[in-house]
Amino acid sequence: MAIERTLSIIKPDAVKKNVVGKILSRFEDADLNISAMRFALLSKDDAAGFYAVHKERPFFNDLVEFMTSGPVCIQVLEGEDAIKKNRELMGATDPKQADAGTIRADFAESIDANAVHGSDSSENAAIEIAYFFPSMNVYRR
Ligand code: IDP
Ligand code: MG
Repeated sequence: MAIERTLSIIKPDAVKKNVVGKILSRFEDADLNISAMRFALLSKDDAAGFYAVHKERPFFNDLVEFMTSGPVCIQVLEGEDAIKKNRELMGATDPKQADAGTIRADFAESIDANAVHGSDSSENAAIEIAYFFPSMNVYRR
């Protein structure tokens, strides 16, 4: 299996709950390395640009509103099969549907405030990593 990189965001609800460290531990315990990380308070344009693929969806404005409601913590995670592995650690988009023991089952309240973002494909991972991190800031093992 290939070493991959994926973009992860700990969303405003989870930052407010003070569970950044607990969520980062899930990644490390699953052998995903944190290769870059920073906090940011996204502007409406930042969030809308990041979620541009969803701009026709009915929940788009709520999503942008939520993602700009407080600071987020953004990471690049690196490891074997990192994109799929992170999606498994995250759990389903709706925390009520998420498997027990996943990040969303344990830390999220609702489909709007669902604790984490994770890239869904290698193409999107590359786009999303470049959106937030200049390549010189991504640590290479
Ligand atoms: P994902 O985060 O599991 O990849 P996506 O379908 O890519 O889910 O949707 C992006 C984000 O938009 C979700 O994490 C969630 O916060 C929000 N979202 C998705 N579907 C809905 C919905 O039906 N109602 C409200 N918010 C939604
Ligand atoms: Mg998605």
